[in-house]
Amino acid sequence: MHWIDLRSDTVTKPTPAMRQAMAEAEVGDDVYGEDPTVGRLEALAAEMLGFEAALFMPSGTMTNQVALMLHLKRGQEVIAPKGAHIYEYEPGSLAVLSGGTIRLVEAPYGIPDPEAVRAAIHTSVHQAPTGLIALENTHNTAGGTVVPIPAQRAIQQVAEEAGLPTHLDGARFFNAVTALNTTPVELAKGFRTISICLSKGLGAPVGSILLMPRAYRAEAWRYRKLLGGGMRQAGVLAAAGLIALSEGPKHLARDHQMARALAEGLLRLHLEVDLQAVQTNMVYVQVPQAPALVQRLRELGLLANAMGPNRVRFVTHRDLQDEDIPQALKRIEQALQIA
Ligand code: TLP
Repeated sequence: MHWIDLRSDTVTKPTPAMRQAMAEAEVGDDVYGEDPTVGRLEALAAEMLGFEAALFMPSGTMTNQVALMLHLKRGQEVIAPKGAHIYEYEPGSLAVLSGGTIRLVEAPYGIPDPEAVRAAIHTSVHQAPTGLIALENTHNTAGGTVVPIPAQRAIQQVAEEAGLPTHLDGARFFNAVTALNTTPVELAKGFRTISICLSKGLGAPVGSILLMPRAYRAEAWRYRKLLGGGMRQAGVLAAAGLIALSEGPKHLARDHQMARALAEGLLRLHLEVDLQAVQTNMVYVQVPQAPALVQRLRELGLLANAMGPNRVRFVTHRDLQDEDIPQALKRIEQALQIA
């Protein structure tokens, strides 16, 4: 059977060019700061996003959590959009690692109302003091939706007026850059820290990068070590990351087109899809019993994720062939007939 894997863009496998670069990578012990390939990757990321410093880590969960550790004192609160990955899918990490709490604000299509963010900021001694405002671009659980630059700026303005830093979970930052037809530097402006993932649509096997001011890097380095994220000859991974970062973004437009074609096909099957939310490489479908549908799809060779009892998520990525989307739609139609 030809499996079609639409569970996530994390399932992409390293390309032959990445494997070759990995095999030939110049390496050193990165815990001593001596891996030249990691150094090159961090320098490229910092330059591309217009940041002073960058730090390579094993996962986006770690880059997000190190950022939270940098920004929050114990007992402080981070304000984040409803559905934020740092809350929904980083399993209690905020509480364990930073000793912080979170306040979620309504965020249709991943975009919080700046006035709601302002109102959520705590200053009273009776409340957990706000230490950080976070955004997610693209916003995963809202549908891979894009936060436009003016909306980001309005929230950064609120943060600035309150003297608070901002963090961006940019796991799919380059999907947002592509959808907005902007530049990484433009989209990155105004955030104190940004986490980007190389192992999603960009296609690297492993790795995320935290962008930050130079003054933060020594502490971020210490937190990464504290979490067990100090990697030795990590240049083997960074070599693939360099290709992902420099070549990966140009493939994302195709991923977005595939998602749109899939969404339109699903609508033709009379499934409930919010087409307005299909802005990048994700399609969420509202169904009565998501886990049961996912199971039937698996039996037909199509992998998807149930994100809750009534939502199925399909994610497009570079490892899909052109015929996979029409084929996926056939399998979905078949699964619905069995139901
Ligand atoms: N998200 C995964 C799952 O955890 C849901 C996925 O398949 O989408 N931020 C965002 C917005 C993410 O979507 C993810 C991964 C992460 C951070 C964490 O990245 P990793 O998996 O590298 O820890």
